[in-house]
Amino acid sequence: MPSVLEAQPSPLTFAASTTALVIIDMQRDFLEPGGFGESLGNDVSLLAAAVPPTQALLAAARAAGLLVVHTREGHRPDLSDAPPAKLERGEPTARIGQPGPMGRILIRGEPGHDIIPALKPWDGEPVIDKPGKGAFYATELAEVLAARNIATLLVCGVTTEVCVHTTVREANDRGYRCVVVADACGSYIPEFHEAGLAMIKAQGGIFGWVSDSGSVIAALS
Ligand code: TIU
Repeated sequence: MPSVLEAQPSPLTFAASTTALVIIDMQRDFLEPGGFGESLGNDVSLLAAAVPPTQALLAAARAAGLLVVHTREGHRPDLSDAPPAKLERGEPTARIGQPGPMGRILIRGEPGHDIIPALKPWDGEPVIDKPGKGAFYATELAEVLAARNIATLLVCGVTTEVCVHTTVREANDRGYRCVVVADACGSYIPEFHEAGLAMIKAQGGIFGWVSDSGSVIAALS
């Protein structure tokens, strides 16, 4: 039974059976002090506002039987999947792979790489480990979505203009209808959050749609 979602630049009709919630990189490394985000000089507390709306969205998606996919940005312990251009860039206080209070920065298996407890994946929900900013690059996400005949993605997470944006751009080119859930996204740079959302819905929805958690929850119930 199709539902209508209030979104910009236009309402969107979707079916729960072909829609997935994709939660991008809600990891301790980005949201908690001592991780990758803070090592880049960011105030990680700016991402906290996205957590309660994401929790509400996740609960509604689970109740409606949507496919829920979680992603995590991170690298193999030997860094063999981390290009030098990524490792060397910038002047972080600690580089990817170096030790920190939550273990090695942005490394799979370390405490900082985990998804925050408030959004812990349930058994059976796919967790996609990605070495890049986009969730399709060098991952099995396309196969996971194809196996469930998914056509529409509800995308949220952090950060709006980096991994959410890259994933939405990748997904849009792959033919998915992407809805970014604005209040369930966050950025260290608030004006980039706003600009990132504006870019998606501009020009008649050039990359997709923008909605909010309340509207999505209403459409799912
Ligand atoms: N997940 C994600 O967005 N990775 C980043 O590195 N984001 C920053 O804003 N740095």
